[in-house]
Amino acid sequence: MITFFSTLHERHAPEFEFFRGARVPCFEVPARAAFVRDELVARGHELRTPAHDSAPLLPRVHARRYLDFLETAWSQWLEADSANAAVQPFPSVWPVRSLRSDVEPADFTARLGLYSMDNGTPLVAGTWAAAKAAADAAASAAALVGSGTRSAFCATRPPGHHAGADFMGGYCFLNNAAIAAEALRAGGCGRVAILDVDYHHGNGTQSVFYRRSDVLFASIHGDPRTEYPFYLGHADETGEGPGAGFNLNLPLPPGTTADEWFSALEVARDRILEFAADALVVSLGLDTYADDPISKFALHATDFRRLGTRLARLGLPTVLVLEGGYATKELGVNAANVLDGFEGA
Ligand code: Q9C
Ligand code: ZN
Repeated sequence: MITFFSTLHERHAPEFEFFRGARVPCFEVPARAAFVRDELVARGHELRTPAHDSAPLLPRVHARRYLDFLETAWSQWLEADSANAAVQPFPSVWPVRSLRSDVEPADFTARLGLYSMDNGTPLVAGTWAAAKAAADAAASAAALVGSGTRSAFCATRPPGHHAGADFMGGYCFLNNAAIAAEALRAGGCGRVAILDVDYHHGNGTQSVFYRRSDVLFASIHGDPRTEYPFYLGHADETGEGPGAGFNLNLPLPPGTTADEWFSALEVARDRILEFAADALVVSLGLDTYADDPISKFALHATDFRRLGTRLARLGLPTVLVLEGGYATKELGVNAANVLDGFEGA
């Protein structure tokens, strides 16, 4: 499968995140994309450097002031104090209910909180370059698939599905799947389905399309009662206004087995077929893997081949974008298994 890959991902390499109040090494690391690239090359998949500029698409998904903040965040951080060059900024205060989010504070950390949903999404000097390259890959894959190629994959990071119109979170900055969907829409696809199979609910993607009927969002994920992102992803979230009925959440409990997971996939598949999508975007998280260090489903390497086969059987032009998956060494095999299952179907 033609796979878009840029070495610019390496520029997003934060050292640590917070876990139980302590600094721990990041789970979302550059080696993830390297393992995926190496396995795809070993199996004969074609790598391409993204050539489409996603800039015109970004404001279709994200708020202008959030894009301006993200693009200049590191220089703003250095302006606050030149000693910040060696410091990872983290938010520590957030505009929750009853606080104002319409006024940008002059304080950098307060602005960072305004544009963040958690303190688990470290930002570094190269974050914008890496996130923009991933968005360019999404735009490039959508352009290729929109012009008649059956499928394309984005072996990119940072991931995107937790990022909303005006916030980062869950290791995500720009919503690559939403950008791919918008690119497909702009290219003439009337109806686009997004299927999110990451272990975590794609709260950002859901929120971007929640009031729209031209983009269906369907997600299978750990129940938000116990799993990140906690505050979205319940089964009763079915869309609003013109989008009523165009959002499908299939939360599953920790310990869900592969057979149970594939039953949920059949429910999502039926809804996508009923929707009569013209194209499919897959938020391909591989953190449903049994040995994932932060997740609690039990899919194995062969199940990812089965997933690829099921995705292909939808019979749709398909863009797949990498989301989560933190069993780093196994990530290449698991991703390549999806692509090989797809192409062997
Ligand atoms: N320190 C994606 O899979 N919390 N994001 C992790 C461990 C955030 C996952 C807690 C998980 C976000 C794209
Ligand atoms: Zn995830």
